[in-house]
Amino acid sequence: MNYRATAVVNDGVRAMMESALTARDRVGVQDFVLLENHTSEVAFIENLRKRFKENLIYTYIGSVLVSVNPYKDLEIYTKQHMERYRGVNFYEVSPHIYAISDNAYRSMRTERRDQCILISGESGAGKTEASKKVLQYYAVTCPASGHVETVKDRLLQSNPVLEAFGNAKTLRNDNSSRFGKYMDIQFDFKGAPVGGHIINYLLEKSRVVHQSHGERNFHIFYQLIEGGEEDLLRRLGLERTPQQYQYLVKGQCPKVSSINDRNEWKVVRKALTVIGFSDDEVEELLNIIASVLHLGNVQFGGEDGGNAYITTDTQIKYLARETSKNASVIGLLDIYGFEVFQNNSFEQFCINYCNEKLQQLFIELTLKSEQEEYEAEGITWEPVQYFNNKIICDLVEEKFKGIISILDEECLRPGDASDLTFLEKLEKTLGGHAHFVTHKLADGKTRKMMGREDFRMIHYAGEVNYNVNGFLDKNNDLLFRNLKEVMCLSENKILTQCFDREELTDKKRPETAATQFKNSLAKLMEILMSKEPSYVRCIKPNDAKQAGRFDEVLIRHQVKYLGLMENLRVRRAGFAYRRRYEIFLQRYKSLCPDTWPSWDGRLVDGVSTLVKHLGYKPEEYKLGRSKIFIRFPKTLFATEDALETRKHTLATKLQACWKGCR
Ligand code: AOV
Ligand code: MG
Repeated sequence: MNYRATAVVNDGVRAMMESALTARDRVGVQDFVLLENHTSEVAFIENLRKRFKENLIYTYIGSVLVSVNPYKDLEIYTKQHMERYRGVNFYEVSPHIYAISDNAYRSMRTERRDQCILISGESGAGKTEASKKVLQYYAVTCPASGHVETVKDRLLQSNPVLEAFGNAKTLRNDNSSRFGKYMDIQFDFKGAPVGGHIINYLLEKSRVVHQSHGERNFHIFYQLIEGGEEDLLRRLGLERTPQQYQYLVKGQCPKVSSINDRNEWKVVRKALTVIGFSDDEVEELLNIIASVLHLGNVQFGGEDGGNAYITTDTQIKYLARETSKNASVIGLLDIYGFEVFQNNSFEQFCINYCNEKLQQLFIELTLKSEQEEYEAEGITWEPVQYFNNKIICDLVEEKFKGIISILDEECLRPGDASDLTFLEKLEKTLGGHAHFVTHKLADGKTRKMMGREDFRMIHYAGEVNYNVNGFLDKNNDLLFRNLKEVMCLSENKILTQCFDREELTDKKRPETAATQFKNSLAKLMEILMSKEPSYVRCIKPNDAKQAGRFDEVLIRHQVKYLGLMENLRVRRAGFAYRRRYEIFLQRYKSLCPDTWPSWDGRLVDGVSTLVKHLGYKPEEYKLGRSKIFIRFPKTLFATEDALETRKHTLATKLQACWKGCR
């Protein structure tokens, strides 16, 4: 090449590198481990902000996906996008919920290990939306099997039904999940989805009879009233005016601009059929919904009607037509996020306890698996300090002295037990605990700014005051025996399924709501521990549910409590980046004459030859048993840049050659 040509190439390369650098500058890094200053929270947030501004809502911390709710529809969930992520290497495409889905799917297929995708984040952060994207991805990209269309349809259609009956508008989220949901998708040996199974956790029943100001009842009530066909409403004895039903107006907002109840009704009605409800069954179901509304309008002299709802935390099992033993499973967990309201009650206590458990699982699994990886690869590392929230889980669930135990004790104690005696007992047993506070100070004085009926918990995600009013009732969750008898006698088949006749003869006291919840969470943790986890950490960008608003204080708080900085430090403990030998070699082999076009020896020797040729210094990397570990992001960047330069040089040469031929 003559001087001019070299200069042109050099200029081109420089321009390219500059544009790559400015791009990196503008859109940030797609994996936080590549941040130069990885211990800086400021740099972390800045990276999130840059990406958010460019509508890049996804970023990795290693294999953990961080997602910021855009509060607007982005064109990133099309079929073409799904195709882009199908079967490709995690790091070679930009971060996406589809990449996580695909990765879990492929690990399940190749390693034959059950997977689970754990989605966490506070209320309104985007968990449910994320879980729907995962389902859609599988429904579209997985291969078909015999009755697969039914399965795929049912997988997708279960969602609108679950949301109609289990979601509601709250102050924090117009479509807030008021129940926890764990969904198994079962795949046959060909990787086709063949069935599913959903477990629901602790539905917020009290919402049926009471909603706080600015909140609504479960969507289904409004959908039926707004969208139900004329003759259906006539049969159910309902009017098309939500305002006239007591149970629909407690929160004084039966209509919400972001929700189209009439359209949703159509979706839900169709979905009920797809997931296997017959017309008769649908009618029976709606009969129950209607009777709840009628019941709400029954006047009781002076006193409020109180709990009359009849739904139980049933397991909804659908389609498992039934599935071969060696099927593999991908579990999907979408549970109510951490929430703090002005007034927090038993429901928030349970929801936030559940989030503590999930955080605990995250800590165990990310730290554990990271440590295991270093060990398996024979690489020494320094453990990272982090806040372990086990102390808060214990505070809630420990035998005899945990909050649930004390609550149960008061529920079972005959005599003068009340919400306030419960609070007194809490004070006596837990006063002085680092994560538990009441208005009483140790010296007998009163703490200002704290109600006399409140206890405060210092959660991993922040402080929450709980008002004890109603704790005993809600935990007892008792329905009068004669009411149960009446329900069992009903001709409505769905109703009789909800009320177990055997319970009437059973003299044993049923478990309290909190204990049931505690036990089902313990079971859930077992299920999740047995699987290989992928994590999606959702972040809510602002409290106004608005697009484009990046509220730094709110986001910093979430970054803190989600433990993302610790997560990053652990991930970077020593080594920012790791890749399996074959993948590393495949990608960069062209940069070394000894490894190009192919390397015949041992992989580790090939990688060693390659990185020596690239000028990696010994302190910059380590070779494990199956992976190369790279300490600094800049080393990898330099290698990536070298690859780009080579591609560019090749292209220029080819072009010159082509011109020469002409
Ligand atoms: P949550 O599940 O985390 O809250 P959602 O998934 O219901 O939160 O998200 C709340 C709202 O944010 C949705 O209704 C959408 O309007 C918007 N949203 C979330 N993710 C996206 C996305 N990827 N693209 C566009 N809009 C999105 V709770 O269930 O309350 O804890 O209990
Ligand atoms: Mg949700």
